[in-house]
Amino acid sequence: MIRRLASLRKLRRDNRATAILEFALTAPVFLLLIMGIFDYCWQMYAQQVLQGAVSQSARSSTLEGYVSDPSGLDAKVRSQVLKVFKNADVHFSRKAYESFSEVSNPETFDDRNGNGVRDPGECFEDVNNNGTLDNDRGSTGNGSADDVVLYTASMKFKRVLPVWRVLGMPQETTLSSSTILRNQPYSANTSTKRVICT
Ligand SMILES: [Ca+2]
Ligand SMILES: [Ca+2]
Repeated sequence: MIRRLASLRKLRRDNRATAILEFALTAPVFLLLIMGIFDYCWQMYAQQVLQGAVSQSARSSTLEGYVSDPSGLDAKVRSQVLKVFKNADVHFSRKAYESFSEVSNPETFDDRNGNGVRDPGECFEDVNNNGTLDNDRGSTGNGSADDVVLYTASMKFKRVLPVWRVLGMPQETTLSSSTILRNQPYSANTSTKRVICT
């Protein structure tokens, strides 16, 4: 009887030790998983803040003329983002196209030998007038009258929890959001596209 009681006590001690060991092994993974979920939600929230700032400012840009005042539009978006993410580093870029259908499309070339690449002597349309064949035909900047402008805002900020640092990844992340604006037809559009065959 005494021997049986001693065995039961030993078994109970073993069970406790096993539970402690299991907890020690699984707790860090569980904690990392919880932090990862929180971090993902935080990034989703940041993306919504940035998207909201860009969309709202772009809508008002049509009414308030910010398209012709780029710094004013940038300042408005930056101000809205910094209200929530005070240490975010916000940057902007613009690419201009002649029409909506041209946004992010490549420049085209005459593939006379059908090999899928532009060879010397095959002509291409240098839409953005930079002297090279590009995968994106947009011109950097605000473009000219009546142009379509792809407006992109990017924000770089530090993540709240050290999830990525634990995994050896950078603690900072960058999100971006884009919208399309249309320049006013304030003057005749002066296209700069040319054909290059050399
Ligand atoms: Ca070719
Ligand atoms: Ca080009």
